[in-house]
Amino acid sequence: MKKGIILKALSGFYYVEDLQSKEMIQCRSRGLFRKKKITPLVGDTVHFLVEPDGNGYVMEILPRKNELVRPPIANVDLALVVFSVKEPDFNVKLLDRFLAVIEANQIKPVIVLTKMDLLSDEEQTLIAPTIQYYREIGYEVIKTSSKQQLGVHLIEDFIENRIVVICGQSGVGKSSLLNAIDQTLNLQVNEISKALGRGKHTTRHVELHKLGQGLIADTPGFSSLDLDQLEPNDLSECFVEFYERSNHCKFRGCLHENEPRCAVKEAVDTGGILPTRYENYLQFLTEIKSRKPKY
Ligand SMILES: Nc1nc2c(ncn2[C@@H]2O[C@H](COP(=O)(O)OP(=O)(O)O)[C@@H](O)[C@H]2O)c(=O)[nH]1
Ligand SMILES: [Mg+2]
Ligand SMILES: [Zn+2]
Repeated sequence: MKKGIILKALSGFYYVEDLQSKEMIQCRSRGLFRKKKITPLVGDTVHFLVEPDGNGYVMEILPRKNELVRPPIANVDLALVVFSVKEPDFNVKLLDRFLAVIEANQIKPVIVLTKMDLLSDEEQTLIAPTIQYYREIGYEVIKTSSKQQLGVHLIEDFIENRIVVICGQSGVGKSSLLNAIDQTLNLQVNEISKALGRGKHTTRHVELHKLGQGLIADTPGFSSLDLDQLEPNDLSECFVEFYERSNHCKFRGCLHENEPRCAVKEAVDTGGILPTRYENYLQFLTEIKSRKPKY
């Protein structure tokens, strides 16, 4: 049997790249995994066979490192979390939401700021402390401008030998960035006015594109991220700088809300934690607590 990776799933077909020959084989699924109601996902490494008539069949899905629900991709190594610094404005709340959900999936996030060319020197100075904060808590923050080819090669280095999802609101410049890395990709770039228009729900298939030495999925669906899979106690683990401090809280399982002698709240008061991070944390916590039970 041959071994390959699913690069695209569309209308019941899986497009599998043969790891050896690099050929793309159109496959249907036939393996025993179907009895267990497991569906192959883009990003899956699979065993497949090709019959003499040329039809391919996915026979076995190799164990997954992780799997995202939205977008449906398996074995994601890295998430590029893309925000424009302008048009649309940098959205810190959405950034914290993305980071929390990505952390919950145990995927490494890298923050990518786009459209740096649109910022005046003064505006750059204003945004600098925020960037510094996210770097201090351990995130890579890459400043880019596709228009000026700024920071583009840095992204390329991150992608190497990895399965990467690129996420962010529409209009932030994801497709432009990927095109800047590799012109042959030719991804559609949308006018900002159209991209931000409401009701634009193009149901697009998920596909991994080869980009440099890696694979990347440009995923419009990621913007409607929610905190579905998190429990109240999990949330603080997804705020890395909270988690580090939480063993200094008086109570184990402290939710950093109204508990006395809470190390997180103390850090907010003394300037160690960015107030917006804490506000966003509290809001997500409320959301999780008020979520309707699933059953
Ligand atoms: N000034 C400037 N505009 C950009 C840049 N990158 C993208 N844009 C514009 O932002 C709009 C949306 O870009 P697109 O790549 O389609 O965003 P996507 O929806 O995230 O894929 C387009 O009008 C682009 O021309 C940039 O680096 N600088
Ligand atoms: Mg796009
Ligand atoms: Zn606490």
